[in-house]
Amino acid sequence: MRTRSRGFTLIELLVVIAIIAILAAILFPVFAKAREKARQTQCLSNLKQIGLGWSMYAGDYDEGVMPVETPSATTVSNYWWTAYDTATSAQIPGGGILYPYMKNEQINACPSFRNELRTDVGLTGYAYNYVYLSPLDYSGWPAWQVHPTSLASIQSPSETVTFADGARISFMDMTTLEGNTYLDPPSYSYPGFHGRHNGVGNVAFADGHAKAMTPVYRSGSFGFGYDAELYKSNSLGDIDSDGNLSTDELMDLQ
Ligand SMILES: [Ca+2]
Repeated sequence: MRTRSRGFTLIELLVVIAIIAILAAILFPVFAKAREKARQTQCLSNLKQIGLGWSMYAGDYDEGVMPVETPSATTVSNYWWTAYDTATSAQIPGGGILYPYMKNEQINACPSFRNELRTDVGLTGYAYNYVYLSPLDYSGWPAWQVHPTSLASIQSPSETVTFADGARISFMDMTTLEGNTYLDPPSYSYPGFHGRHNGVGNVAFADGHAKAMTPVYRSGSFGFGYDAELYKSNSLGDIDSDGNLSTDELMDLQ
């Protein structure tokens, strides 16, 4: 007697395909989260190295803290991650203030934020606590100066932010984020701390440690009529620990 060949029926195949589809739907977000977790770890490593370069800079300059920009008599300005010539609109490779301490421009960029919108200024994604560490002085406008502080004036280095994941809403396109290397404190009402890693952002402190923190989000209207929901939906918030956004306890020198 011939027996029927044992194949799969259409129903069986459909059931198997459905199970695979369900498993994929469950697992793909998990994989995406795991990949983002890996990028977050890479970002934390970047920030730690940038913070170390920042400390070494102060060691080389009699404990003077890195300026947000070097005063220059030429058209070239040096920033922590690059140098930029306004005459030619070109970056100068290796011209970053911290480059001598890092010898690597890859770590200037957050792997979760390539800042493709502003490649002319170089890939970054990290913002500097310039308000307290290197205040700008516009009193002689249009001439202006930077007044970097000293390490000695930072009273609680473990509670003073140096760099953090930073971004801003594009001036040209309100639906897009672009790089922002200036990290404003909560009292400035311009939230630029970016929770780009599964809802958290990385933060480096003056004592050399770095950790992930959750941005503190605004509510209602603030600043110059900014929409809190727009900032929150873009994961843009402040670095704050006491819930009072008029005080800058994690960014000031106290
Ligand atoms: Ca506060």
